[in-house]
Amino acid sequence: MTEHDLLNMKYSNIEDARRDMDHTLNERSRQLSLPQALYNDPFLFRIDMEEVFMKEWLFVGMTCEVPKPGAYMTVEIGQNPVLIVRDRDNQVRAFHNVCRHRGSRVCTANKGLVANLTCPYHQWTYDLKGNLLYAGTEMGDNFDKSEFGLKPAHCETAGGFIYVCLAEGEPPEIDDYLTALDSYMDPYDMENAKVAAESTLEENANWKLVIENNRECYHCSGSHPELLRTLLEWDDTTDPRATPEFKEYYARQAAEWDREGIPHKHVEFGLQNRIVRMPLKEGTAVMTMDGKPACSKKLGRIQNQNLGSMRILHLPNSWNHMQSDHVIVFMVQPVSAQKTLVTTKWLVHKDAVEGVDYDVSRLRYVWDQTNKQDRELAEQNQRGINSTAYQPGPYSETYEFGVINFLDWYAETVLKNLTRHNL
Ligand code: 3BY
Ligand code: FES
Ligand code: FE
Repeated sequence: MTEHDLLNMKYSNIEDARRDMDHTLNERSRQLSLPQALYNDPFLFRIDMEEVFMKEWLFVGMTCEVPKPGAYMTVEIGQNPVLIVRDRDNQVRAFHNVCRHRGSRVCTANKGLVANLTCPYHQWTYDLKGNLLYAGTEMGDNFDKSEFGLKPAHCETAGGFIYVCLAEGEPPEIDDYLTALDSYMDPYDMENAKVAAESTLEENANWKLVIENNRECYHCSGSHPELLRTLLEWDDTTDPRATPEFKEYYARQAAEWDREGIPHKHVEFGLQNRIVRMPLKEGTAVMTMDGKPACSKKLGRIQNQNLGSMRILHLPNSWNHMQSDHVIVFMVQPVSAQKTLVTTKWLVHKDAVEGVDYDVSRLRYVWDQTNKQDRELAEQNQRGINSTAYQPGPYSETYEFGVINFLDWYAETVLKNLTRHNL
């Protein structure tokens, strides 16, 4: 625990913290930012991890990152190391990356390709479905290998996205969203894409401040000159601020997309998931400095460079921009009450050649700048919130409805999951 965490500690035990969290979320005003403790208290952070990140579906990566049988990647969900691997039947599976011998992490690299999963400590070896194959010769006659398989986690894929849920027992329902995602992602053929660039920023801010920041563009004109070369400041075709010119432009674009069989209609699955294709500024194709494509090879069956950006929101931890030549995916990983990792990946067609079809620095420039600007905003937001002078402030219903929606989902989810405890 850091010095900061100790300063901010409001509770002496987790039961008190749960009761207070329940009370605070029931009593909060939906029009106001959250009370301070929800952004900096270590007990309340633990509750966020237990009730949100360990019970809900999380975005963890793309299926093309584990392109063939034996390809794996690792990801941390709070204190839980998780392993994602493609088995020999081409199914993407998730396991707790924890050896059933004495608990070592089994896969230690971020990514790799293996025949079986061998623990580096004493070489216990698991197959790609998690069954224990080998535990040496010294475990005694009564040792039953079938009892020591890797612990599975729920894992679903759709449209090239991988979602994992660490819930014990049945995970929350997600099928309708996954079905839609599959059809909206169809033109992109993400199985035949590759990661061209990747970054992870460590931000000294609570994870909710990172998401809140992403859910509004009120801050865009003050902070994101590069992004605003191409991005329209509203986030949705239904935005209350949309002008008649925008509506006319959108109608033209939508008619084109319809003719080409490119899905674009706004769909929502509760407040947790939303897909919508938004045009970019007229005359620009993708989010580069000059608005021209970053990769000469388009994804999947895409022909038209002017597909705007299909935005995919998945709470609690991901937003994404799907464009004609590249897609950008974002994953948020809370580390502690005031520390969050934000990983960004830029993906292009797997046959696109670096230096020939695309230039990595041109591809990533706008969102590298934007991410750094957003980190600064989230960190300054956190420092102000830590003040004894902080009090929850009002959201704008036109500019910040995305933030209101996020916090409604968050409060609802925590309250729903807290009912499993006897408060
Ligand atoms: O473009 C994004 O990902 C988000 C959505 C609205 C503003 N912000 C930069
Ligand atoms: Fe994995 Fe011993 S901890 S083999
Ligand atoms: Fe921003």
